[in-house]
Amino acid sequence: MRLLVTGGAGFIGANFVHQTVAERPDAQVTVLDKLTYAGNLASLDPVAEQIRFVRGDVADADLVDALVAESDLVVHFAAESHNDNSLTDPSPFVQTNLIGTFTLLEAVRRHSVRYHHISTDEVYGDLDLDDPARFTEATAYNPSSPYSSTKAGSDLLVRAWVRSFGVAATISNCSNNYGPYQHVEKFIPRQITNVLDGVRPKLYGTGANVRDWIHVDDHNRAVWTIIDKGEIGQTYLIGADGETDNRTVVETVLELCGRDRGDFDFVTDRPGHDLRYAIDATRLRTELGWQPRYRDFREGLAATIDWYRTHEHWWRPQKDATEQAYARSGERTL
Ligand code: NAD
Ligand code: TDX
Repeated sequence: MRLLVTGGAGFIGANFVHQTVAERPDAQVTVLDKLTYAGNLASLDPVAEQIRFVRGDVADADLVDALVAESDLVVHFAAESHNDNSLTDPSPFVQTNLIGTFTLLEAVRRHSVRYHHISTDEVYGDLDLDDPARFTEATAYNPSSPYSSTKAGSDLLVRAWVRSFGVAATISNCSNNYGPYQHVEKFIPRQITNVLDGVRPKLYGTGANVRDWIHVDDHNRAVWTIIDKGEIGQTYLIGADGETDNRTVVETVLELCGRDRGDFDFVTDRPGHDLRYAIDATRLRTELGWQPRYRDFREGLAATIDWYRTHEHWWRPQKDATEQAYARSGERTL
């Protein structure tokens, strides 16, 4: 099978390529990635000999057309992915997440190629902290940020291309991922690398916001399950019952690193900060038989801390610039 993976030099895409090369020897993988600040070719070093890498933009219609024409399946991970950046400058979010997805959809339509669209639970907005509800495939879209609204828009484009043009597509909306190769701008790697650097972790607002954490390998196994067994035109939510508030995450990182659990700072809150995300993945579990392998968040976190400890050469080049960007954005200790 000839597989085109967009955004394969990013966090989830790179882990997907590693998993695919290891577990699907019949897959011929081409990665299309623009190598923005978030892309890192070093994340593909372990599989460099087994894949083809093309540097380019998912909104480049000619390039995308040529690559899609020679593929059997497109898995679209490429996106601008960081909420905080979308509040500073939404423009690349509109360009990549909306125009990029449109460009891919037109190419898979022209060449009748199977397409899987990677999206997020943030399209559903947020839940109250004490609300027993969780997101399901039937929850109404209600995105809050420029990031989540462009992801929501891209999902709707996919649905329309399925309905209007018969494109063979599936969509997955996953909760917050953690694991190796995640950019140090994101919450968990930022705090792990802060602690490794002897810097106090930074919690937005009160630290009460809840995210539903899933290990990136469980996300990617779910993606393959949907590609193999999912129904065309369907949306599948991916989550592993990992609801945890941000303060607990930071306290656990500190404890696992042998530091005092209270050794963190509260900083300026994110504008419009979503309170809580929670996924009900019943459809994926019962209809397609997927189950997560990482069931103990603390264990997964400990393994992730070990990975950052032993891969400083991977994250160090981005660390200073990332912290300077947070400082420029006006982040202050409360
Ligand atoms: P990431 O920011 O780590 O990686 C994104 C990759 O896309 C980078 O390699 C970047 O260079 C590439 N890219 C960006 N713009 C591009 C363009 N115009 N053309 C080609 N390549 C481009 O993101 P991630 O965390 O790995 O997220 C991957 C996907 O998963 C995104 O679609 C995101 O919305 C979705 N998602 C992420 C999470 C999460 O917790 N990180 C959860 C659910 C869904
Ligand atoms: O320094 C921080 N301190 C802090 O308290 C950072 C960077 C974040 N936070 C909070 C904000 C969120 O409540 O931690 C939580 C997680 O933050 P992010 O890692 O920025 O993730 P989030 O905004 O929840 O979005 C992530 O999950 C859904 C991904 O970045 C998205 O791409 C995905 O769609």
